[in-house]
Amino acid sequence: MYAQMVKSTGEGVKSLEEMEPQERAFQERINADVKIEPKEWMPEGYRKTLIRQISQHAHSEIVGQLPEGNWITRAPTLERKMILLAKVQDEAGHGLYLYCAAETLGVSRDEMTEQLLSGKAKYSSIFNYPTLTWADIGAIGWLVDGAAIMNQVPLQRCSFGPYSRAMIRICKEESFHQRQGYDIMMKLVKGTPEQKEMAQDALNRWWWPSLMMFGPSDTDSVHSAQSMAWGIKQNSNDELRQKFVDQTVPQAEYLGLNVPDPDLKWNDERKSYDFGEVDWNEFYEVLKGNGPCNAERMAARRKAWDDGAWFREGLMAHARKKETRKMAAE
Ligand code: FAQ
Repeated sequence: MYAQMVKSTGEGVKSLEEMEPQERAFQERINADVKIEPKEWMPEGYRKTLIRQISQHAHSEIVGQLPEGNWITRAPTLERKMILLAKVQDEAGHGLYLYCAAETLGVSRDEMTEQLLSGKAKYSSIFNYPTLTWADIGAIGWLVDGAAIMNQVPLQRCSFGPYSRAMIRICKEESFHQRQGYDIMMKLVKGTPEQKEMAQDALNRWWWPSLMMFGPSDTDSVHSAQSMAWGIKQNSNDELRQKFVDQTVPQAEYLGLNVPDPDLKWNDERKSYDFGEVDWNEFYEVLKGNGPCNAERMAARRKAWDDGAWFREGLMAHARKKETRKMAAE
């Protein structure tokens, strides 16, 4: 069914001996942990993989503002409203650094936006779920930002310089986001029985989609083997998912909440949790555009792009005028 996805891991990854001299020299620099910078030679596949991943990451940060933006006007206190505003603003900043990092690879912001709006480029599946209660804002910070950090800390060591440097700042901000989410959850579980129930309900709805954020299982991941050989990814999708479960289950226990997985069990031999199978059918349906909020998210992005046309035109006219004045003065 998902023929495009079900390529075996490792297929197509060349060994050093199979590479042409230029490509071998490139791979040897990566193996020696030397960062690759935009103007240096790189294989076309490396460039394309980075544009795909960085632009999808940028789109996720931008689309990711929508579910939380939904609660800015309804935050329970002025302090919570200010914190949420700052967080959502941070996500916009992350999107912008990431678009800039991708632009160094020779793709324009307009092209990337066009790819998002035409459905060619993806954004994270997680942002196609609705935020029904205030507890969802806590669950997003705790679980979604928690999963994002687990995935993004290793990306600080990515072989491509601009992406790796962007990730350093992003990760610092993400840890503030994760803590503010956990803080909301703490407040709710210590509140009334209804508030604790709201927190449990949010965990029930966000747990599995958070595990899906790490991508398909290693056997079905199309890009992992090559991306790991190129030093773009440092860990496989399943490795990071397992680390996230191991980190998060004790946090749920501390909150007094139940993780909605009957198969979740501590494995003393592995010193790690065994957990149930992700519903991959749901994951691929969301990727195909059939999640609960895909249509709404894309409509919001399209409207923002169309509504901003006059502003982009104004900026261009201003830049042209400045350039003409500068030339006349020379
Ligand atoms: N959703 O072969 P793989 C955030 C696609 S955090 C949608 O394993 P890869 C912070 C994948 O693109 C969220 N699509 O792919 C925040 C590929 O399709 P393609 C963003 C997914 O690239 C918090 C196909 O499936 N973080 O925004 C997903 O090696 C709160 C096959 O998969 C990043 O983007 C998914 N979950 O590994 C903001 C991190 N998973 O491109 C606001 C950087 C897989 O061939 C509020 N990205 N796909 O058409 C990565 O680390 C990687 O790209 C993975 C996927 C791990 C996501």
